[in-house]
Formats: sequence, C-alpha cells, structure tokens
Amino acid sequence: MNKTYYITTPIYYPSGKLHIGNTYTTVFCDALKRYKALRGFDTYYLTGMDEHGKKIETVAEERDMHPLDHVDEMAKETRALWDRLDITYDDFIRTTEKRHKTVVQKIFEQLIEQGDIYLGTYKGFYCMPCESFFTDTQLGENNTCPDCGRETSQLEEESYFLRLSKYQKRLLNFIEEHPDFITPETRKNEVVSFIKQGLNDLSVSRTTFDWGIKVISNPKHVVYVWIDALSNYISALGYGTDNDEKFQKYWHGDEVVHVTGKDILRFHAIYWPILLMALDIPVNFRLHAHGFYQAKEGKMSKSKGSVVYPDTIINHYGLDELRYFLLRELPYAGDGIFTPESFIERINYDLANDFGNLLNRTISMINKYFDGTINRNPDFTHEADAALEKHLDETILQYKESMDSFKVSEAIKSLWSLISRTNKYIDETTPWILAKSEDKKDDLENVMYHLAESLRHIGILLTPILPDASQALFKQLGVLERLQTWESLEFGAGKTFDVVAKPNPLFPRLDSEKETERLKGIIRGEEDEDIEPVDETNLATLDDFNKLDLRIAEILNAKYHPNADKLLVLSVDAGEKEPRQIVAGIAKDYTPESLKGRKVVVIVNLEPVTLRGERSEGMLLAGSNKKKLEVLTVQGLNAGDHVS
Ligand code: ME8
Repeated sequence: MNKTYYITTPIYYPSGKLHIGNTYTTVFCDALKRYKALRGFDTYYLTGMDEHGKKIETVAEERDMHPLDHVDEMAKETRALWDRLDITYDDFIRTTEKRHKTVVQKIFEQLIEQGDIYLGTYKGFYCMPCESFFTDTQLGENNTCPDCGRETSQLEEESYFLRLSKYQKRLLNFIEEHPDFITPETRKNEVVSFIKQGLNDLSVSRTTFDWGIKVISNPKHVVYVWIDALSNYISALGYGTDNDEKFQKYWHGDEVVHVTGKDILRFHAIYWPILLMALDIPVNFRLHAHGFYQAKEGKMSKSKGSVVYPDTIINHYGLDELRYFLLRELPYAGDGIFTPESFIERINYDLANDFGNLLNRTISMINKYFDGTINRNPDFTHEADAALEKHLDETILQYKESMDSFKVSEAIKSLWSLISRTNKYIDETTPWILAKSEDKKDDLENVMYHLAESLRHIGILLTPILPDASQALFKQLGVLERLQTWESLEFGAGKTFDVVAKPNPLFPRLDSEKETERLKGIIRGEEDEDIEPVDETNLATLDDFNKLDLRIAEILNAKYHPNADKLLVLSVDAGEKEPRQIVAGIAKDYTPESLKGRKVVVIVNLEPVTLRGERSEGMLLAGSNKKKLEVLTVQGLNAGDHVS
C-alpha cells in the first residue's frame, strides 16, 4: 500500500480579496502535494475558509450583507481563484458547513465534561481585529495589541477557558523529543521561549457577538474563532463522525503536514497540539511556518497600492510565471520581496533565457541534424558526458532532500543549476562544429541525446513546480508517459526522442524596461486588471445576436440630463424619418459639444425606457476599462447603415 501524505494550508479569512501572500502558501502546498504524488504517495490536500468571528461579521455589515451571503460569495471567488491557479486540492472546507460545526460543538462539550475547558470571567484587554485577549504584561505601548499594534479596549466578560497550563510541560517535552516538529529552527526557538515564559489558560468563547458556532450547553457563548478554525484539520476528515475513514487513513497515516505563515505560528505550535492532547488524538503532524512576501517598502498595503493580486499577474504574464516567482523567491527561513523588477527579471533570465532557450535550441538542433528523431547510442561518448551525468545525479539527490524538508526554493535552485550545466554542455561540445563533418555524426547524435535526456529529467523535476511548462516540455520533446515518472529518473532510461517539428517557445522574452513599468501600473491598479475569462456556461447563439438591430447613427444634438449628473441626452439620426432620443451614461467622459456630428453604433430595437424622466429609445455602444470609457465611432459609413 502507498504511504499517505496529508497536507493543509491555513483556512483563510474571507475578509478581503486574496493576495500573493495567501497564494504563496497555497501554491507551496500544491507543489509539495504534487511532489509527493510523483513519489508515489497517496496524497490528500486540504484548504478552505475560516468564516466566523467578529471581523467577518463587521466586513459583511460594511457591505450591507448577511454574513452568510458574504462568505458564500468569498468562498466561490476563492475556489475559482484556486482553480485558475491549478491547485490540486482534494477538499475545501468552510467553517460554516454543518460537517464542521457539529464536530466543533462535540469537541467543545467533551472538553467541558473532561474539565479541560472551564467557565470563568475574563478581565483584560481585547484586540478586535486579532480577536485576542492580552494581559497587562503582554500589551505594547499605550495598551496597544502586541500582534498588530492597534488599540485594544478593556473588557470584562464571562468566558470559557482552555487549560493550557496543564499541558505546558508535556508540550515542551514533545517539542524536545521531536526535533522536526516545527521548522524552520528559528520558529521552533520562538515557540519554546514563549512556552517557557508560562502559558496562561486561553479564553475560548465569546459573548459579545453572534457570528460563530454556539456552545451547545450554554448558547449565549460562541466558540472562539481559533478553536473553531484549528479543528478544521480534523473535521474535514470526518473526525468524531460515523464516517471517519479519511481521518483514520490520513491523520493516523504516514505524514501529516500543516503549512502556515509565521504570523499564526503560536496558534498552530501551541494551542493546536494542546487541543489534540486534550482530545487524546496523536500529535503526529509537522508544522512549517514560512516567512512573508513584502513590497519593497515593507508590508504590502492596500492604502499604498502595493498589494499584489495573483489574478492580475496571471492575466498579464501567465500562471507558471507566477508560480515560479513565488516558489523561487521566498527563502526557506526568511521573508521575500515582490518587486516588478525582480519578477520580470526572473521571467527573462531564468525562464526565457536559461530554460526556454535550452529546450528550443535542443529541439531545433534535433530537427536540423537528425530530422526530429534521436536515439541513444551508448557506443559513443564525449569527454563532457561524465560531468553532465554526474551533475544530473547530484541534482536529483539535492532536489529530493530539499523538497523533503520544505526547501522548495532550494530545490528550484538545484534544478536551475542543472539547466545551466546542460547549457554549458552545449558550449563544451559545440554541436554546430560536429555537424560540419560527416564522420562526427555519431558523436553529434550522442550529444543531442544527452541534451534531450537531461531535459527529460528536468521536465520530471519541474512537474510539481511548473505543471504546464513540464507538460509542454514532454509534448515538444516527445517523452512517453512512462518516462515522465519519478522511477524513470535514471540516465539512459529514455531511448528515443521524436521531437516536434517546430518548437513553441514556452517563455517568450519580455522587454524588461517596458514591462517593469507596465507591471508597476498594474499593481497600482491603473490597468484593467480583471480581464474576466469568458463564461463558457452562458454562451449566446447566433439567433440571440441576430435579434439585436444595430445601426450607425449620427449624433445631431446632445445636452446634460436635467436630473442626473452622469447622463447625457442625445438626439440621433439612425436613418429614420424622425430623430431618436437616447439617454447615455457618458457625461463623465464626454461633453455634449464633443459628441455632435459623431457617427456611433446604436441598438435601435431595445424596448424604450424612461431614465429620470427622459425617454430613451436605444443604446449606444462603448468600450471601457477602469480608467476610461470610449464611445465606438465610425467614419466612412452613413446614418442608418446596418452593423452585423
Ligand atoms: O490567519 N506572505 O487567515 P488569513 C506570505 N484564518 N504568506 C502570507 C502573507 C504574506 N504576505 N499574508 C498572508 C488566518 N499569508 C486564519 C488561519 S488556520 C486554522 C486559520 C498567508 O486569511 C500565510 O500562510 O489571515 C498566513 O499564515 C495566512 O496567509 C493567513 O491567512
């Protein structure tokens, strides 16, 4: 039976659009899941949304929506984003789902019964955005929140408490006995010193708002959002229900990995294991808490316009480009910076020059010198072969070691060193010179084979990182499916390559200066960023289109609408006996004077409507983006001419 591998992301708050930070964690887990699947593990990848709590209630209020409608919308958007990013998650849990709520309620009652959760009163300082209480000694200057720096308010309320203190010693021992429990090492040290300062019992219920899971035996309390949220890792597997096969299989399986950012380390490294200990569930997970992506000036900030959104980047530059940058640029233990300069550079240097060119050159040469087919001929060797083959073996080992210890960026570095080594092999063997002498044909074939076989290896190791590019590589190089596996990582396993006749460059080079400037604008939101994909589920038929009567019309007169700032009232000649009146929402972009005499496109068979007291008998067509709107105009045609 295959070994199991269960990996999770944090469940994200639906409090705003997800940015490249959350995307990083999700792509990182996706790469690890794909890697483990490649290694033959039976994998299960969980992600989802953390939908309760005061913060979400407030955001929904601000949008004038019921919290449930708000979170439904956000969950839909988030799933669509992960689908767009080709994330291979197996389950998407939402804490508002019944399957989750029942488990949380059951856990809470069990812990009350056991005496691990008890009722008391909380007196202290509360940070609303962080939904956390703090004691005097924990507070920052002027009673500010030690986590986010915002003001706290003094509060006294009845609350349930989880006995953290009871488990303090056991947790410290556990961390000592399991040196790999928390990575990187620096984070582990932070956790240990935090525990050593002494753990206060944790307030685990709230009575000041409603949007949460009610405590069954005392429904004026809702469960603290973190107890609610952390439980998702087992509720999603069916823990505590009749249908708990997944829990038995994956939680009690071979590897369980929680990946989070450094911001929520304490919750995962202290509260979660203690909760598990109290529930008598084995603490058999590993926690990796990575650093943060920042803008050049520091934290990404909405008000400074420095937040980078993944869909914008994909729309303009592509999915693999974004995956590559995110996975390559965040170091194992530190923070990373996203700058437009570095993003464009990575595309140009790493993807276009080093990798893309290697594939292109190899395929072109195999076509040029061998009509597209190359075979292994072990009777011929070149003196440069050994070094390349050695590098290849070393790369596989380094890559494996790095991926097994969450060092995805290091794994990519070793892979790119193999790419550089393979490029160097071309310089060393100079195929264009070998091609000049007929008696060097076998040598040349051996060289070409080495290039193709190295690229096959590169393609396999690239699978978890750049799924699209690796598939394209296999296709262009003609690599059979059975030679795309981890087991086939052995030099010489590929025997023949039938390459495509015309390679299709995977990563075209970008004009760095122009694209860097453009990307800066895109991040500031100056370019139309939401190029929405076509909704394939709602296609119009030709009949639908033909129903519209579109004609050229000349604007005879235009004036401001007497009762609406945004509207203009136009009189147009559409080739009929009488002019038509059309009301159009273009007053922000056009003065009435500027429109007179223009020939525009108008739909003349729409049902007439009255807009703020002015009758409108048609609609004119315009294109728009976030910055501007432009009425479609024609020059050579006449009023009344048809548009189809
Ligand atoms: O904390 N760089 O949700 P959240 C890298 N609901 N990663 C980043 C990042 C950045 N700039 N910003 C965010 C919550 N992240 C809770 C979790 S889990 C039981 C409950 C990633 O929406 C990183 O993984 O605030 C971080 O831990 C997570 O998003 C926080 O997401």
